[in-house]
Amino acid sequence: MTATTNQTIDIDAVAKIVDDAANNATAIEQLSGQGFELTLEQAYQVQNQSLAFRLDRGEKQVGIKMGFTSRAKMIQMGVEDMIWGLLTDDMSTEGGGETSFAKYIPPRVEPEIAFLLKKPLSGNVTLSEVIAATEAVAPALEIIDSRYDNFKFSLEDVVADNCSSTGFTIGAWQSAETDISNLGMVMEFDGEAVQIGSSAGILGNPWRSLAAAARVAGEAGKVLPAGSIVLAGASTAAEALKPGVHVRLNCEKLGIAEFTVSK
Ligand code: OOG
Ligand code: MG
Repeated sequence: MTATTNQTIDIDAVAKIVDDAANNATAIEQLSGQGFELTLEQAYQVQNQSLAFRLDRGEKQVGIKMGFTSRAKMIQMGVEDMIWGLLTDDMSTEGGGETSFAKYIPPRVEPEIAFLLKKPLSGNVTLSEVIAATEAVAPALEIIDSRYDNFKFSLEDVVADNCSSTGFTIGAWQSAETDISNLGMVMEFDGEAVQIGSSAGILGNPWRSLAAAARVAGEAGKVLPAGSIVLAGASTAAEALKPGVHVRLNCEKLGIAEFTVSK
């Protein structure tokens, strides 16, 4: 084992670097390039601390997002492990609403499925338990915006950066009894398809992503409370956003999630 894997890290200081980059919409060098060799555990501590800064500024946590739950995303980003990040109310753009391009560094968007919990979840749970704990499911779009130059990062970097999560839009909620295991998902920019996939791309069945969310929350000593939103992870690669573009996800059986980027 090298000395760097045991490096003492000032978690607050690293969280401030990433939080400032997000607030100022300014890209930074990867943390390892800045001399911080974080372990995965330390990376999640940084993520938690940057959430604490957000909560201090008045934001509220509304849920979590899963990442790298599809081969398409793992291949696009060259990272193989499943990750999770935190969602706050400030990150939400109302369905059909507008988000400002100036808020982001080089933003991307990806098609997802969202869950709304009616019962708390934590630890090892079966697929029937996660379905029974779910109030509703919906088509969703996640805006990711890596704080690192050119969207290049290691697993630890991306975890410390809240797994690139920056925004999300959720379509109308639908019954949790809908069979979501293999739904066609078409993401359009100004009416033209830019990514086409299936919900089966998300761990073979998106409910598995919710079970994984419960498991990782339990491992971190946390509970996903009733009322939480969980994003399952993208079913396709992400697409770069452009000023003025109208983004729409058309998901079979679940319907539409859409927003516009201001010019
Ligand atoms: C990391 C976030 C991955 C997903 O849905 O797989 C993610 C990134 O690609 O920057 O949100
Ligand atoms: Mg995502």
